[in-house]
Amino acid sequence: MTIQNELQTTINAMVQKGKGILAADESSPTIAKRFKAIDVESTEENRRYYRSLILSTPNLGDFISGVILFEETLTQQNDDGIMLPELCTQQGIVPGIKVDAGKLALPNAPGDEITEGLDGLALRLEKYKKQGARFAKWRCVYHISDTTPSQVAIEANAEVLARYAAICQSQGIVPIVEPEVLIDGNHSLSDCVEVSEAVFHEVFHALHRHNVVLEHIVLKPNMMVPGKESAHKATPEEVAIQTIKVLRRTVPAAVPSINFLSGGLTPEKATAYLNAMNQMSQQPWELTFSYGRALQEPALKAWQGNSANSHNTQAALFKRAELNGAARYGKYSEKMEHE
Ligand code: 5MM
Repeated sequence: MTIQNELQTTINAMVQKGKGILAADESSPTIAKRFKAIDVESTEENRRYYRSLILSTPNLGDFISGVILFEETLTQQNDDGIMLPELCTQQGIVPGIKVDAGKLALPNAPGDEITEGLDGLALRLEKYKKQGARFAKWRCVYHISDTTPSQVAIEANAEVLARYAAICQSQGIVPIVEPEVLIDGNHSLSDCVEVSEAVFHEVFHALHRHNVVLEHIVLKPNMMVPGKESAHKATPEEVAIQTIKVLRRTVPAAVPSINFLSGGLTPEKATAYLNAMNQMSQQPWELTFSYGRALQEPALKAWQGNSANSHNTQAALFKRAELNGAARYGKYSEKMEHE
């Protein structure tokens, strides 16, 4: 199979009607934070147990087409000795891998960050592919404040996202390109619109410069929302209108799918906002989800580190996946939360 055919096969499996992606790629500090909230210690065994539990949720593949894993998960097995990437494949879910190495302060740009991890990436991808991964993910973050993000941060992060995407495609791995304008702060909805437009515009410039095939990427952006500390609370319709406006201005129609991150929104809001977008007129790309917290929060709360709660954990994850599956068609309603 040629690399182009391989990439297209993976895209076809990742982008399916009524489905989205589960982000389960929390790095060690992040999963420790999530476990701490439910009073569970972040040991390798607890991480293995929890992740094999959620990945074996019956019929998860009805609403989830891909799952982003953390490196450690690629080498772990469930209690029956099945490798976790293989468990995903058995569910009809494509396994992917987070490949960025996290973020650091960007020198000479106070308050801005840059994501690292390009060194040796091609070789790492070769290994991940042998372990079952078919797509990758790289996240860059942008803070909104009076002085950030600076132009240098916007350009530097776009450049690394594009270099990452080009390396992935050269290895037959589909890149998920994740520019996240953070929700932290008291900025307005229009601040988020202004910054996101500049960020996405620069990302696609860089992807073009690096000859990345847009048909073979997935974009994972933030939605347009006011800052968490802002007094203004946007309605789902406002979020949808502003998000679609920015995406139409910046994302070429060749991109097959836009899978939003949830970025600290409540599970209900993340679903309602996606639903509102899919109730608008037809767009050139699929509009779906790649949520981490908004899919897993209820499951983690149900689990509490206790195997007696396994059924409820899987049921909580399945319910959110199903509701987001409905939002893919614009057919979600608040009353479905209580059914
Ligand atoms: C699941 O969290 C992912 C890894 O984050 P860290 O590197 O900070 O541990 C993260 O990239 C995630 O995929 C996205 O932020 C989307 O997740 P949310 O929770 O925002 O939907």
